[in-house]
Amino acid sequence: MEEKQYPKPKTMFSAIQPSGTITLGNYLGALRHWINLQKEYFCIFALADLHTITVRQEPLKMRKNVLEAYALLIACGIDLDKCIFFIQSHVKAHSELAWILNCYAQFGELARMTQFKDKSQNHKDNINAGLFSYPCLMAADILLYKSDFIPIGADQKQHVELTRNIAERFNGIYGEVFSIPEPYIAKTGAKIMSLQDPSKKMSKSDKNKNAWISILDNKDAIIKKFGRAITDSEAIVRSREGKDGINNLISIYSCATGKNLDEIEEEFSGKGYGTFKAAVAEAVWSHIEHIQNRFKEIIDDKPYLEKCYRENAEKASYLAENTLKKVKKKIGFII
Ligand code: ATP
Ligand code: LTN
Repeated sequence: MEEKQYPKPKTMFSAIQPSGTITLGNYLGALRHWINLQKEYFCIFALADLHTITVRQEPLKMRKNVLEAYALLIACGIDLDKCIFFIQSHVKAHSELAWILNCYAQFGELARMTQFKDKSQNHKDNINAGLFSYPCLMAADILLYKSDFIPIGADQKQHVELTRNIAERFNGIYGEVFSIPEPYIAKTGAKIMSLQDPSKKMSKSDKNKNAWISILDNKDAIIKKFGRAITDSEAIVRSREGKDGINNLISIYSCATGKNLDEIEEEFSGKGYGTFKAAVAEAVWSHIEHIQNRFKEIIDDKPYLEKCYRENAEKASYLAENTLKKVKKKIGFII
């Protein structure tokens, strides 16, 4: 009997920095898609702790952040029976391929990266070489797993484009070694803005804590932060150009409830911003309440967490080493 051929599922890769908490921006822009995509794709996810040290970290706090982020992502719904979820620094191939890719990326293209420009502005006292070559490490993350799709928020699109250029350049010299990845950016929630300055993206490294919602904030804090969110004086719940504050809240409400713009405008017609902000807070809370409950269950089970991240690092290493070996052979290293 002829053996039936099933198409190989596509590979999805993404990572997040364990640089503090997880914000509503991370959740709506990236994580919720990771969770949904697990059903369809072979998914590999990482905590990008090597990326995190491009900004100075306090050792004890960093250890706590990494462990909490690992537990939090499982609480969000990462299913370890379906995907691989590891800590980047546990898989040595990432640092090694990153060095190699540094030699195939041009100074000019790295200098054009918006994130590098922003972060150098914000950390003038520590514009280190790692911050500059950050995209080469990100390219290594992606290319080691022959990833087809990269679910990310809009701010990371430029880095995935650079990854494609590096991969194409490398393949042009040595033949088809790397798969060329595509960014996967959802239509809603791809750029959640700061609640205090809606012209900037919501970012966990923003010093103003009222600017972002952590998915571990309690209900009271969430109500207060949305209550204080910067809007405008027109007080009409309608999406329109130039009104970044209200547009952002509408987009958050839409992501959290699944309602479209028309439905939202009708629901809040004749009602002021106070009522709307309270509804946004409620909708967000109903989304994250169960995540917090699950997080509390697993964060204290250190042996369980350790078993998970060790096993997953081993699985990831197996795949990564395979690609790294191929790359080194092509370049001419004696392996
Ligand atoms: P940092 O402030 O430390 O740079 P960050 O909050 O920007 O961190 P990352 O770890 O860099 O978070 O990003 C993780 C994922 O979340 C990425 O896919 C990124 O595109 C997405 N993301 C981050 N901020 C937002 C946002 N405001 N809106 C939508 N997606 C976002
Ligand atoms: N730079 C990313 C985090 C990240 C990432 C990756 C995302 C590191 N490696 C690989 C997608 C694919 C950020 O979100 N700031």
